[in-house]
Amino acid sequence: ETGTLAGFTPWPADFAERYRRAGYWIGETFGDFLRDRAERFGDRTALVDDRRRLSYRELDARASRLAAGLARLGIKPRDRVVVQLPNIVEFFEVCFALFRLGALPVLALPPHRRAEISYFCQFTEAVAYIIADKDGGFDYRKLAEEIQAEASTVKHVLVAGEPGPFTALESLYDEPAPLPTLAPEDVAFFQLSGGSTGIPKLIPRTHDDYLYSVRASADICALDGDSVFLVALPVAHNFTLSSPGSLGVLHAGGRVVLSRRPSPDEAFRWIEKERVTVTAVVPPLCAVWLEAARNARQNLSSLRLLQVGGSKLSAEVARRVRGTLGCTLQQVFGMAEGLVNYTRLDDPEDVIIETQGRPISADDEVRVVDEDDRDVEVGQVGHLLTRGPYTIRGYYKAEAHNAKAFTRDGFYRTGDVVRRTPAGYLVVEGRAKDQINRGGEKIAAEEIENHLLAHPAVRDVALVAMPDAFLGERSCAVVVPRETPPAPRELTTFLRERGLAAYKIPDRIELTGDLPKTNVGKVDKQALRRWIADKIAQKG
Ligand code: J2J
Repeated sequence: ETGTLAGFTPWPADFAERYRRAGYWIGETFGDFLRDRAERFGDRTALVDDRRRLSYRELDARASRLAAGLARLGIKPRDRVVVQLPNIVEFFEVCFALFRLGALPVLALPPHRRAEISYFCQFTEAVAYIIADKDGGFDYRKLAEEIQAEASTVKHVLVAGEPGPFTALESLYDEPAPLPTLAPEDVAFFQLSGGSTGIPKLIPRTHDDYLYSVRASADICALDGDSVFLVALPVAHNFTLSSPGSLGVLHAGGRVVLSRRPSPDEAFRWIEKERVTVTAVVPPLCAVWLEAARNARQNLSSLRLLQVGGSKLSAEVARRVRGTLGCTLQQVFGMAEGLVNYTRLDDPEDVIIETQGRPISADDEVRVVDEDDRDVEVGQVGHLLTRGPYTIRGYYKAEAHNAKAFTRDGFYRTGDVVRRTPAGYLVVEGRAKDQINRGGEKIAAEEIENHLLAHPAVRDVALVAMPDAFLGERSCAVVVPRETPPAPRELTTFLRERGLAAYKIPDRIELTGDLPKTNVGKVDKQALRRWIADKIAQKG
C-alpha cells in the first residue's frame, strides 16, 4: 500500500515542505527513534515500574521481539489496535512493537469502559485489544469479554499479566523478524479528543509531527540524560506522553518512572526513591500534592520542575508551588490535537503564575478571533484558532465534523477562549466548546445527553458545568422528565449500566419543567450554568 492512511487528512504539500526545510520534520519513525536511543544510551535505565527496570537496550530488544510475535498473530501495517494499559513498562513495549510493525495504537485511557472501548474498536475496526489483567481493583478481562461480543473485528485480546481466557502478552515475545519500511509522514497512532460532539473523535498523529513536538518540548524543558520523569497521570495521555513527557525523556536519555497512582503517598515515595527531577500533574492534583508536601516524610528535594496543565490553574495555587516544593512551576496549555504552550523555565514569576505559556514553535500560527473569524486586538478575548507543524488538519474519518472544526485554510478551532499578551503568551479565559473540564478530564456534553435521552423517563436534557472548588468544574445534568420523574440514582445507574466511564457520570442531576432557549431556539446553556451556580451558592 502506498500513500497515507485512508481517513487521514495530510498537511498540504507546501506546508509539509516548509516543515521539513525548517528542520521540524526529520523523517524519523518511532521505530528508528528507539533504535537510535538504544545505540546511544545502551545500558542506562529507560523505564522503571513497580516490578521491573528496563534499560534502553532491553526496551529496544523487547519491542522488536514483541513486534515479531504480533506479526505472527497476523497483525499487519495499518491495522488498528486499541491499547488500554495502566502505568506499567508494557505500555512502552506494546506501543513501540506496534510502531515497528506499522500497526496503529489507539490510546484508550484506564477509566474507559464498555461504551467507549466498544466504540473505539468498532469505529477503527480494530483487530486487537491490549489490556492488563487488573488495575485499581478492576478486571479488564471481564470488559474484554463484553468487547469481543460487541466488536466482531477484534480477533485478539492480549493481556499483560494473568491472561484468563485470552492470550498472555508474555507468550508473544519471539525471535526478531524483518520489519516493514514505514513512511514517517504517515499516521503512527491515534490520540483521543476531549470532544464536544455526540461521538468521540480520534486524532491521527504522524511520526514526523509527534516526534517534532517531543524533541522541541524536551528542549524547552531542558531535559538531558540526568532527567528523571515521574509518570503520575495516565501514561497514554498526550500531556504525560509528549509534553515533553515520557517520550521527551527517552529522547534525551533520561529515566521514566511509572507510578500506578497519582496519590501523594505513592508519587512521593517514587520521587524520593528514584530522585525524580520533573513530573506533570493536573491542577486538582497539584493542590493535593502541595497540601501533602507540607508534612511529607519523604525527601522531595530532587524535584526541579512541576508541570501543571489540562485545566486552568488558579494563581493562588500557582503561587504556592515554589515555596512548598522548592521547584519551578511550568504551566502547560496543550491539546491532543496538537498545539502546546509552555511558560519557559526562566520566565519572570508573574508570567509563570498568570499565563498558560506560549507555543512551542515559531511556526505555530495562532489567531484569536471574534464570532465572525476576524482577528481581535492583542489583549482582547476571543476564540483560539491554530495551525502548525504538529497540529492535525482533520480528525480521523470525520469529514462532516472536520468542515466545522477547521477553517477552510486549515486552522483548528480549539474551542478555547483566550487572550494573548503583548509578549505572545496565552491566558485561557473560558471555553466555547460544549465540554465539561472536570479537573483535566474532558466530558463531551452531547455524548452524555445522548445516553440520557435513551432513558424512557427522560424527555429532554442538557449537561452543563457547575463550579467546584476542587476540580474547577463538575457536571450537572438538567433533566426534563416525562410523566413520571425518574429518581436521580436511577439515571446514574442507567448510565453506568450503559458502560460509561465513571468520570462522565453526572455529579448532580436537576429536574426541571423546561430548558431555557436562546432566541435561535437552542438550549441556553449559559443560563443553565448561571442557574445551577446560583443554586449551589445559595446553599453555601
Ligand atoms: C486551561 N485549559 C487547559 C491549561 C489544557 C499538555 C497539557 C494538556 C493537554 C490536554 C495536552 C489547559 N489551562 N493549562 O494534550 O499535551 C484544556 C483546553 C484544551 C483541552 C485539551 C498536553 N491545558 N486545557 O489537556 O486534549 O480546553 O489535552 O483545549 O486532554 O484542555 O485537552 P486534552
